[in-house]
Amino acid sequence: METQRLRIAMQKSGRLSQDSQALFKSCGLKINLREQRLIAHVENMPIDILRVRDDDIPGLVMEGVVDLGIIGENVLEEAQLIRASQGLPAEVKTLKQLDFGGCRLSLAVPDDVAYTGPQSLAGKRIATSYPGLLKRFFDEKGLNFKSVMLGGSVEVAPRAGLADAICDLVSTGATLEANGLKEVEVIYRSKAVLVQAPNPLNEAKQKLIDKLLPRIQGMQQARE
Ligand code: PRT
Ligand code: ZN
Repeated sequence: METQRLRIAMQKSGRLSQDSQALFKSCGLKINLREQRLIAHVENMPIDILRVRDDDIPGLVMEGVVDLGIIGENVLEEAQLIRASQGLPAEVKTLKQLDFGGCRLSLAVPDDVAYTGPQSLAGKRIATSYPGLLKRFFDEKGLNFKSVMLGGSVEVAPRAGLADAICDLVSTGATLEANGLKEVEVIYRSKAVLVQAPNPLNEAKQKLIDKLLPRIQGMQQARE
């Protein structure tokens, strides 16, 4: 049976957690967060908050297991590319781009390597956690490369002899610098987004969303 409470997925712990929580709070949600719980009940509205790994959020929303989710566009779009290639549902409704979680997905090479454009990396090994977005970039340029999939520690791959270049998220650039790498190409710019499951929700849930959205809008405008 479909739950009557609106279900929203957020990252349990990581770079989007605090801002997501602050967003809910500023919308008037009173959340009883007990550290280890998967589900947190909102006390003053029919809403449950699911706290999961960020990578799980796109699938949960696309499958309609949750009604809303807050996720980085980088993770969302990567999941869409991979899921579509596997014939899985990959649609979401994007309700709002949010004003946090900003970063870019960039190509970086060792400091001493000459780079004159994407063709410099043709046929090379590139380490990344974002094979879909990376492949799309090289496909658009008509270039080949070898994808080295790494779930973490991408920035050490060149030094470890695992790859010639990396494609990883960057915000300040300090991590690249600390690893002797230079950013040579931005392939995707990302922020956090609020997304909704593709199928229509029941009237009560949709009304609740329609009530929450202007609050988010208003809060972001006040912060600009
Ligand atoms: O455990 P879980 O799977 O939920 O978390 P996670 O470790 O996969 O993700 P997390 O919390 O690191 O990031 C969540 C989201 O925050 C990302 O998907 C992005 O949308 C966004 N975001 C914003 C970032 C960064 N900025 C960022 N700088 N995500 C990661 N980084 C990492 C980057 O991978 C690199 O290791 O920070 C390092 C670079 O930072 P600078 O400042 O040194 O350039
Ligand atoms: Zn993750």
